[in-house]
Amino acid sequence: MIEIHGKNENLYEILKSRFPGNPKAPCLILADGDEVSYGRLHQESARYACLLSSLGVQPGDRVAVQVRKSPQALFLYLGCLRAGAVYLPMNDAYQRHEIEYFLGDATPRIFVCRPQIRALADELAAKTGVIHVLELADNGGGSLAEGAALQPDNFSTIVRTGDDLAAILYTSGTTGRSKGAMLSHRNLASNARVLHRCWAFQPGDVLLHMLPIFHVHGLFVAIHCTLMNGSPMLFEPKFDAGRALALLPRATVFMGVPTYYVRLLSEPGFTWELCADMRLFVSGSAPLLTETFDTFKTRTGHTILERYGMTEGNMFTSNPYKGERRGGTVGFPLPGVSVRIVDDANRPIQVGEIGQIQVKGENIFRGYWQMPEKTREEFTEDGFFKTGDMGKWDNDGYISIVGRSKDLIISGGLNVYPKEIEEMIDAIPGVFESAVVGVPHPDFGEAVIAAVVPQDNEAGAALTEAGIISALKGAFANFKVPKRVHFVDSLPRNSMGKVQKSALRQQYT
Ligand code: MCA
Ligand code: AMP
Repeated sequence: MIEIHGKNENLYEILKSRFPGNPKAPCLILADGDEVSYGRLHQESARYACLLSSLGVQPGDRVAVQVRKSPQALFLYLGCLRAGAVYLPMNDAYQRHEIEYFLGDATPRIFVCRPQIRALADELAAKTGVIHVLELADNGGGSLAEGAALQPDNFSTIVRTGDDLAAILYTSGTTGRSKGAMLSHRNLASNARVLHRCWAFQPGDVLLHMLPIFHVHGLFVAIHCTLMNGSPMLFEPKFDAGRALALLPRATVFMGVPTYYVRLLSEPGFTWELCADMRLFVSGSAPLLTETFDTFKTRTGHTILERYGMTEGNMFTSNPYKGERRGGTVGFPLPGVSVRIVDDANRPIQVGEIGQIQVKGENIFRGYWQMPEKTREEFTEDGFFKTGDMGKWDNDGYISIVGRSKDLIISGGLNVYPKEIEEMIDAIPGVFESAVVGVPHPDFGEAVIAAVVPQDNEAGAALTEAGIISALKGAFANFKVPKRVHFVDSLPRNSMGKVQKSALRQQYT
């Protein structure tokens, strides 16, 4: 049994304290017109928490989830918080190789999957020691919801300290091995409070929610702001520009990755009038081109608010809600977040110079799951987290991200680490070596492409672009698969023998 000392810092309790007094007030407005009220959200999350507890989930146990977006997926997230479990969401595009790694690394007690992959889930669960596999179908049906429906609709939310873990989100690494970022109840609560305040959430707000809910942007930033506000979300299964056009007149806030804005602007029906009742458009997860920022302003009269963050600490900086939102910048450090930009010797740099961005604050994660060494490497002695992003200050204190010190490619807001893909390409018979880079792409911002050196033999001669792409498609989530494969005689290298990725980027841009 948990002993109760002081107040409960469980994130759910903090969110719940902001729910509207009227239990009938809508929380989710679904694509088919159905609504889920705040009262029902509270009851359903209790049922899911009861179910998890009845399956032996103890505080601190991991619950891995790979499902499509649905109200039930949200009930499950909140149910995990209430049961004191650690929520581990996975992109539903992940394939066998990726799922097996996450289950093996995080050793969850429960794996909730789509019925479509049940056989694979059972096989991987047996291999990695997962005790229960439950199904959640895209329409909300399946053994998870059926089990929850049999449970009581009240549950006393488990007491957690601020330091206890609420979630683990995997982020890829330069070595190709994903790292589980451990986020505590305090990490998430502090960012939720700050964003709710800084972006001036207010009564009457309606958020158009089209982001996936397996990443920080859709799961934490968008949902926590809404729940902290006790207001409704138009909860859509995914981003669809045509659907956004239909729903924007009913919304006041929209959050998206730059690709969403590019796609909205390519719709002739996306007009000033359509956005007349909107209060705020937020962009993040990848750089927003100033061209998109400017065109959006001319077309709608709205200035997109760009912010910057990372899985390891949610949001770090934001352009101001009131005051000038400056295109090409990610604004100022958020309250409670210290940001510094330093040179290689960790010394602060001058305005206008480029350096490494480091951050510190209550929002910064507790470290990488089971990787104390890696965690130590990523923090400075005085407790700043090294983001791996390169940036600079301007004279007015706005920060710009100018690049990354790591090889990371961000395609449509999703991260791809070249090393992981290169290792898989190199294992294809006939491949001598390969290099994967990101090149500018009008829709995804960056697109993944590969340069491949074939072996000087029959297998090498038989390699084709289509063959390599199809070999990779079963192995990885599709968004990681190169959009193009170029065959080359050799890779460009510097005098140290290191592959010059910038030369490849230039060549294929
Ligand atoms: C789908 N495909 C992609 C991507 N998404 N390829 C490259 N990059 C992508 N992002 C591929 C599919 O595998 C498929 O390939 C083809 O494109 C069409 O797929 P479809 O599902 O129709 O694509 P879509 O529905 O148009 O999806 C594109 C999308 C989506 C709407 C941009 O990827 C998306 O919602 N991205 C947002 C991700 C996000 O939430 N990021 C925040 C991370 P094929 O034809 O070969 O089958 S949080 C974060 O980064 C930090 C903390 C932060 O600051 O927020
Ligand atoms: P993730 O690992 O998915 O959390 O992605 C975090 C990375 O996304 C950051 O380290 C940045 O490189 C990038 N990112 C997030 N927001 C922005 C932004 N507004 N502008 C440029 N890059 C961004």
